Amino acid sequence: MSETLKGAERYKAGVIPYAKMGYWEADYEPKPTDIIALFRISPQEGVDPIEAAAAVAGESSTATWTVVWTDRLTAADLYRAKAYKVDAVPGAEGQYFAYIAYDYDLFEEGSIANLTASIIGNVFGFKALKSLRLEDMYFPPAYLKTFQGPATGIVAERERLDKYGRPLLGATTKPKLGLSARNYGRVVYEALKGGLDFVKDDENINSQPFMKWRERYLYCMEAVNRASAATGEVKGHYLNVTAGTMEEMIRRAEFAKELGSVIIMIDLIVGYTAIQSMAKWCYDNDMILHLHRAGHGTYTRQKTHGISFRVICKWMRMAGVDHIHAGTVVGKLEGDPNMVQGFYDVLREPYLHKNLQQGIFFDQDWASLKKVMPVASGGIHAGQMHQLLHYLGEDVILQFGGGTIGHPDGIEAGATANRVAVEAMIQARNEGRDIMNEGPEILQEAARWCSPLGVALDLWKDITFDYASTDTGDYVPTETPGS
Ligand code: RUB
Repeated sequence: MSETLKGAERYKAGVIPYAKMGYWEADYEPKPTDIIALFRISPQEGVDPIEAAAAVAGESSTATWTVVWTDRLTAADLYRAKAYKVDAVPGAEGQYFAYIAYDYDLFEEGSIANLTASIIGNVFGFKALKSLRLEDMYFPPAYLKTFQGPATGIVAERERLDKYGRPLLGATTKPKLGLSARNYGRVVYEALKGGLDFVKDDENINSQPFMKWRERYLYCMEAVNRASAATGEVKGHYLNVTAGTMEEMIRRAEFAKELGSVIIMIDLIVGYTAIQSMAKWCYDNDMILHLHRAGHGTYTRQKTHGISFRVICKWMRMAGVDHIHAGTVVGKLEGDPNMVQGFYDVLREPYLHKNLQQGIFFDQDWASLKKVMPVASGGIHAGQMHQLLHYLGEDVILQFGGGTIGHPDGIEAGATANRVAVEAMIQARNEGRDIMNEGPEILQEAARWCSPLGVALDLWKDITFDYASTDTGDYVPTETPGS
């Protein structure tokens, strides 16, 4: 086992292993104020896992590849991150879980940019590692308190919308690209009038030649206002303000507010600082902030390299978004049931309990940061309503894009099918029925009185996306959707 060198030996010029420089401390007990990162490391052949963990601790805090005497001008013993535990990953040869503790003095208050510049800054390119994945993080309440957290939160969102006791319903306008603003507004109106609570711009709708952003905002808000008047409900459309500059995003958000929108939207690809700025703007302007996780699959999906989506969920709760796409389990995109339930817990629980089956490695007191509403979107339809409620619970937005707009009797009928399906399922659950087993029967009963639902069930009855998940847990056998 590597021992930290002491005195003159420690500061002799030249190269010594990271573990001997003090970045490995087997008997270190994290302080209540430490930030902890859990990495999955896959060292190159012949590289000792402890030295690999120490190297990650070193490069993500104070170290470089050689001894520098200027360490002695600092509180180096405190500032050095400490790898303190390395466990073999069950069932995965050559992979290790490395726990690393960081003193909170190493981080600027309230800045995801600063946090990530250290934690994922250099280390993912280390030659001595084949691959590296950030699996989970723990944040002390004192540090969490320096973040704003969700601009609105689930409780205030429901109060503003005056909608309780059921998932909210949405849809992504399709086709993704190409509609003129007037036709786009028609889709929004019909979907809202038919029973949805929200309609949404897609991640890549910004201000293209076929539909400039101002035209879209005007027609969408006309649709929202008319649908609200027709139904007596609060309705909304997530106006995507994603743009090439921060100034332009603020300009678009201001216009959305001027038109009376209750919500705006951004994409994850705008970057952490822009997300925090928009969250602050939303807080100051009483707006809900929807985040589409565009781009996340490039680094969250593969188990051996990148960042787990549960960490992104933690960062986004701190950064201050109100909604985040977090998976459907049953839809068209990646989502192991246990992993997705873990993401939802990260977003919604006030206190998170360690749950290895769901990939949660730490207890986490969220220090009163508000709850984020998870969004289930991507290849879902009314026939899955019982599964969606079973896996995802009630504080969730279920978004049926194709599953509304693809309805053969029209968009309004598609929306009605989804609204009736969710209300029937909630009623059955409240009456104590076993919705997971009786779900298809409950839907058929409801369809006797709602022909749009009958048509939807008939059309999409055989559509499932049963592929093996790539991002699965390490501590339980993988469950398949619906089993
Ligand atoms: C929805 C759609 C969204 C995805 C994003 O369309 O394509 O962009 O939900 O994925 P549809 P995720 O409802 O027609 O499939 O929510 O996993 O980030």
